[in-house]
Amino acid sequence: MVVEPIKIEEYKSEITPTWCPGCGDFAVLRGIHTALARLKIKSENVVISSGIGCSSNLPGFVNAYGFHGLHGRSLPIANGIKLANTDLTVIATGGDGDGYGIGLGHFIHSMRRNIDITYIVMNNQIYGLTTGQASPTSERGMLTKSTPSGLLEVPVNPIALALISGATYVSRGFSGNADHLSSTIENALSHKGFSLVDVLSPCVTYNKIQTYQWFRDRVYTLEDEEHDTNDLKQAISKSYEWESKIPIGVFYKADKPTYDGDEPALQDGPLVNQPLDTGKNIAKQLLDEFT
Ligand SMILES: Cc1ncc(C[n+]2csc(CCOP(=O)(O)OP(=O)(O)O)c2C)c(N)n1
Ligand code: SF4
Repeated sequence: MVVEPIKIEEYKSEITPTWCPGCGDFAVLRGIHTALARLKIKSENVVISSGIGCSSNLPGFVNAYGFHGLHGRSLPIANGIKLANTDLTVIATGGDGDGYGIGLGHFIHSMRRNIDITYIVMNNQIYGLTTGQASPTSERGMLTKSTPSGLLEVPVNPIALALISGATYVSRGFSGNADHLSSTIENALSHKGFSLVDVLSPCVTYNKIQTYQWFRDRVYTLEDEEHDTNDLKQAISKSYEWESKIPIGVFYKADKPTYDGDEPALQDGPLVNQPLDTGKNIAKQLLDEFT
């Protein structure tokens, strides 16, 4: 059967993004629109969840189902949606504050499950929405509104964390390289299992250090090197490159069992297609068991 191409425009919602001109999140939005169109995934089969932040406003700008949840909670929502209906393409989105700060526990446990969802983090190394406080990925020593004498903590390394926590597609994109970013998102969506796309997505308003130019001076693509994406140890070593050379692209990918693939309750197909079995007898059985 020939599947008709879908135009990128069909994935744009009627809402115009409210981001500052030049915000890196525009490239991520464009990357999601492009990847969905290339993969010909129909809008009605896509759900995007998010937490709170400038980046977490993204689901409103995609013509698909969306759930704008609580700060740090995009992943539990995405996990629940996927388990309820495994036929859907489920994407979780948000910022570094949202996902690597308040939501860090969900990040690790979602990866341990290798649940088949894609997590796209717009990592600008600052809290954008709340006007410029330090985030979990801000550099040590950085002067921000919340660290006027310089940040005393070392940054979270999301790529290394993903590699040791069980994610089976671990990648990094850069908003200043839109074509590469779109392909990375497309491959993440095609991957079966938990895929992470950590995106270097500059906040042009509150992070005056990690700018587009700062990244352009350092970024190189792993696809141009002899990097073996099956080699976990090599991937971990690459994940520590940061100061002068910053790799983007796929660090690691593996074909491993997924939580949704192995869950016994899902062996007869998506939960939404299974009978509810809520007859009087079931209600009585439950009451007898729990009262
Ligand atoms: C429980 C809770 N704590 C704190 C906040 C305030 N808050 C809203 S967004 C945000 C951080 C935003 O930074 P990030 O997630 O990196 O997204 P960005 O705005 O940079 O895209 C914070 C601390 C909140 N909304 N809810
Ligand atoms: S404050 Fe920063 S993260 Fe928020 S929209 Fe503006 S540039 Fe983007």
